[in-house]
Amino acid sequence: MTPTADPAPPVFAGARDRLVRRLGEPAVLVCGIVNVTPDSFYDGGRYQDPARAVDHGHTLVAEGAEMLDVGGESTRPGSHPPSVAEEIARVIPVIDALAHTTSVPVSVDTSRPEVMREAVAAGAVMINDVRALRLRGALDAAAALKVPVCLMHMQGEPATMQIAPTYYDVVGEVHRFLVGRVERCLTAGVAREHIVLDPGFGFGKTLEHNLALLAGLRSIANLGYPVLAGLSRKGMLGAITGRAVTDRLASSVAAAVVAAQQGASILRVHDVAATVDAIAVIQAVDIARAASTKYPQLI
Ligand code: 9MG
Repeated sequence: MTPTADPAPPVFAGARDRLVRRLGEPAVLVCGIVNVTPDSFYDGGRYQDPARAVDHGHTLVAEGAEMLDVGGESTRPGSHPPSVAEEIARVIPVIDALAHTTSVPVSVDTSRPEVMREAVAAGAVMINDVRALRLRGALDAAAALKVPVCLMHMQGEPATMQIAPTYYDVVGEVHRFLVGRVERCLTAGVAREHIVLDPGFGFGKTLEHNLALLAGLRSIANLGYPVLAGLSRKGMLGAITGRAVTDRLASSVAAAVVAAQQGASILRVHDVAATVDAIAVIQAVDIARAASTKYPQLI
């Protein structure tokens, strides 16, 4: 059998392979959010102009982001997706520019197979899908593109997901959903080392559900795939602190730290610099703990 051609443009195959190796390392990776949308819940409209979105991506990399996630669909509660053509027009110029001008891997936040294909051709080396490749054609497209995929849990669709989220056992149900999606991916030909899992904080979940998932994140990490956690500035932090979205830096960093301590490997955040510092503290303590176990007399 002749091997199939690598669909990633040769200049980006190296970036993809470096990302896959990086995902196998224990250090937590901070991924900066680049929303090219008019209506995202925190920064909607701020980076709609492609040049501003690209500048923002460069700023996040300078702050220490090891990956950028570029999205053109707001999935805030109550939102409706743009047309495929509109989504492509929003994200492709930004992905193309960032992939050619930064040293970090660029991920595309999309559920649509058409956008996935154009994004990978433009230089994206990961697909972040809040619908876990459940739209028609998405699973086959992702398998054919041979890039890492983040499979996120969501109950319902953004337009209606927060009306009445219901679970009997949220951690068990999200766990089972993700295991099912992993099986479908492996059967479709997605490589095991290309799979990333995400419980989908805020996607069809009450505060109680989100807290149970954060407390139980370790059980998802124990599946053996890298876990992405997206808690940054979300409504659950507003519900806990009573603060507006603009005043959720401290709670976002605290939530990121908890997620990292529960086994998250990728933190998808708006506030890169603060999160990178917080993770550096965790890592310093981890190193000291390992040293004290190995050489107790030195501490
Ligand atoms: C696009 N997007 C918004 N929130 C997200 C989250 O929590 N996880 C992932 N993977 N994507 C998200």
